[in-house]
Amino acid sequence: MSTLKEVLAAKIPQMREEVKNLLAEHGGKTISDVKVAQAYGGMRGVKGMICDTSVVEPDKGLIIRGRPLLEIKHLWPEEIFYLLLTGEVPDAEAKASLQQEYDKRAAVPDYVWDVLYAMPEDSHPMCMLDTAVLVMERESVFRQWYDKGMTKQEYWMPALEDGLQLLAKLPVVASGVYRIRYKKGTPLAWTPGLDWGANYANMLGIPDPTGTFAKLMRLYLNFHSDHEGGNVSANTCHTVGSALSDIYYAVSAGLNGLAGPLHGLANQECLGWILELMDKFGGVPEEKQLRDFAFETLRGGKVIPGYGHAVLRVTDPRYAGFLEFGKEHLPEDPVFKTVARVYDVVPKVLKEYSEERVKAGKAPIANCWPNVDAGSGSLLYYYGLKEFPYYTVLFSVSRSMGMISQLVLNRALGTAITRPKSVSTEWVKKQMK
Ligand code: NMX
Ligand code: MLT
Repeated sequence: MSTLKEVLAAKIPQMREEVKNLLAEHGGKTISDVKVAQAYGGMRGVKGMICDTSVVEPDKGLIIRGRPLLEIKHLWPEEIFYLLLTGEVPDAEAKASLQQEYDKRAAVPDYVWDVLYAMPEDSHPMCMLDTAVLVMERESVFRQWYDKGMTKQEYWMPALEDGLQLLAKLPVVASGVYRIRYKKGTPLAWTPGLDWGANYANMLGIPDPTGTFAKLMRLYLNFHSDHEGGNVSANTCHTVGSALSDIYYAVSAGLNGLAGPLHGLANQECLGWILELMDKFGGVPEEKQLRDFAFETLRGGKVIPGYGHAVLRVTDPRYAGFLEFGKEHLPEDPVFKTVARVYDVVPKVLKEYSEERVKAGKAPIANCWPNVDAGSGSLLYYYGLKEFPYYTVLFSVSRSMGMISQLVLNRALGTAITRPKSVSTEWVKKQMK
């Protein structure tokens, strides 16, 4: 039975050769021009980096290694991580081998718990998770190898070891964060032989007599794993990692980006917004009530969380997948019904509001459709995970798979330190004369 490391070791020479030839033949050609508005506008649409784990097509959404997300929604997180890294779905043996790799590495050092218990009681769960990841940096095998001296060709091996160590520990640490922060009892232990998603569900301590919560967790961890290379978390992880900072530094930096309300924290904001809406109207709102509430939010200078996207121009397939899960498992739940009703109303409201904005000389809202964060919270809430400031931690555990696989592949290719050229406003003004 080949380990993930052996599979990668067999593939990496070919990957390197391919990139070397591509650069030799086409290295001088242009793949993107940059407009002034893009330089001021978050580099939106600028093609300036490589990511082979997945792509996001504006009209289709996430495609992992050539496979549209909704066609691989049945895959478990272990299979997704393997797919991200190698481009192949593992067979049963390879999947079991990866699960055993996690079993060997899931023990969390005691000092992590000491640090978490020492944090202020009102710390945000994302701050707790990021701190725990960072404090484990002393475990980095990459740093040990680097300090002893290794060749560039070897970088990916200790990076993969760090990645496996961190992925194995993350569900334990993340569920521990939940239990400590919300006083649910002491952290629970990893169960050897149980898969990554079900282990996480189990260690949260949420009663799950039918196993449907574990099913949701696997889906959730699948859906949030990766979203190509330019999103804030992946891009930050990439930039920090490009300085040869190890995976603990790089992933923790990426997660700090995920903790922003325009990125991963939107899922916490979404459920807050839905509950506020239901509170105001005493349950599932009528369409007219919902429309008024949405306009009130917008006119108050706030964004509608869970709607809009920097790349997507259609309903996010991740949202569609969660909606389908809800329709199958909790169709009559009032929070879920509200989320579904929001989908009927908010895109129209955003379109109208966007037209008003354009008339007032402002930028249009480029995408009025829901993104991944619009629906997942209602499902978690239904199964008893009601502490919505925790939701971005779930996103983080999943997104770590994408960040880690991107980082390992970049180590294998010896990707250069990130250093785009910035220009000053004075420079832009001179160029335009
Ligand atoms: N509600 C209100 N206004 C919006 C929304 C929204 N949902 N989406 C975009 N806009 C505004 C945006 O704030 C900007 O206004 P201004 O020029 O006054 O700053 C204008 O529309 C143009 O922005 P876009 O080009 O449409 O969007 P951009 O690519 O800059 O940003 C998001 C993308 C996702 C940050 C933005 O749509 C947003 O803030 N959405 C709500 C927060 C959210 O759901 N984030 C989660 C993203 C997914 N994730 O998981 O990370
Ligand atoms: C993500 O999953 O990272 C978000 O949808 C944001 C993005 O792709 O920019």
